[in-house]
Amino acid sequence: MSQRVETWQLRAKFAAALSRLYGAEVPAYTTLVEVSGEVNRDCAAAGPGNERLGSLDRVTAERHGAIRVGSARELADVADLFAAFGMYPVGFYDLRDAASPVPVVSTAFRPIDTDQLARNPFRVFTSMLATGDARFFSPGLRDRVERFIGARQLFDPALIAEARRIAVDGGAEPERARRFVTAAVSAFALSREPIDRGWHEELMRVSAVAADIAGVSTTHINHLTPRVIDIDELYRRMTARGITMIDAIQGPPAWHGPDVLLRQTSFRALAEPRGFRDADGTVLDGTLRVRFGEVEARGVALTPRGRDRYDAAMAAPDPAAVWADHFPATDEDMAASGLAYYHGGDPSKPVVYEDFLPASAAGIFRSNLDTDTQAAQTADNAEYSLDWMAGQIGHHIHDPYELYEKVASS
Ligand code: OOG
Ligand code: NI
Repeated sequence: MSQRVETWQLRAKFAAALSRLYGAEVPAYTTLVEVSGEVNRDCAAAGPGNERLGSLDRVTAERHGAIRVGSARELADVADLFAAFGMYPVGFYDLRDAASPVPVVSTAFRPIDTDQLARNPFRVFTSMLATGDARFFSPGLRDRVERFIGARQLFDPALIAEARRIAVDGGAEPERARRFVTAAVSAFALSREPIDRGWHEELMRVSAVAADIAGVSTTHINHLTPRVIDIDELYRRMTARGITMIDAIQGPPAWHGPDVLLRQTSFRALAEPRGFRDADGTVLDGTLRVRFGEVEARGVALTPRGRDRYDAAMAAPDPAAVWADHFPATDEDMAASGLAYYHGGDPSKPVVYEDFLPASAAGIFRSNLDTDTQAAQTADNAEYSLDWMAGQIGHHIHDPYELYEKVASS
């Protein structure tokens, strides 16, 4: 009798297989994972308090991925595929109106129940190209991008059909699970197909992200992010190894009180060899540099009230200098003033932030690009919103605050 592979086990296998794939494609990722593991071991050994936001094992195994697709139809396939792994859309991120605009709208697919998160918290930040936004795409270009996207197939319909069945079944027999995970992972492998140079360059003039999404006929993992207990220490160790990190850690500053939300930093991966096809059909070797290494540290989830404080502190010219004016320095006071979520209201049991930050996301997107054009300053006539996205993909998009309330009270 063979054992059934449960949804969370499928998710763990999927995350592990994507990690092997990405490690083979982007060797710097393997270095990052090694250094992250060392930092985590050292932090955990320095004191049990350092595991209050997650055990050494959970934190070290944890990853988030990022992928980018070109249309609502492609996003609907992603939603169906990820549902088989127990990953559901949470939150709506509009990166078009970030300080450094990116022509995408996004959601994050992740497990939503406490026990599912504890078993394997794999999450994937998923962005969709906003072709309907006239600030980035003229009507003519929009039309051509939509036709290009409409003609490609990122996911085999048989894979999506199997995902739907596995989601209903809530797992699969081992052989079926193995085939499914292998097929799902291969949909995210970097394609070596030559790229149409003219088309890619035209999209590069709109945005490097537009070219990454619509300049090629497949999708790929943009990055896979390990989690560390102490991101300042990770930053120092990577820098000491000669790896140039972006100038700053995104998100809240380092301080002596409770870590909140999410802190992230990244470095650019090496240029990857790709073939480029010219109009006359000749294919020449070139390189593309769109993928990167990112690492993150997670803190306690903030309530809407805490989030308002966060936004106010981050609006200051030097958030670190005013942090203590906005946040108390202990979990007891954070809990008592209703600023953050704690399991059963117990200040020794913080509820970990499982989501993303749009400002950091836009910063991460942009800090890793050679160039990116600014959006023209005309009004946006595109109707993108959480409800619009939910309708397009046929899945409810969860409100993160509702999930944190539920987790805190369970
Ligand atoms: C996604 C950028 C956002 C994060 O961790 O905030 C992100 C992307 O580059 O596709 O992954
Ligand atoms: Ni990321």
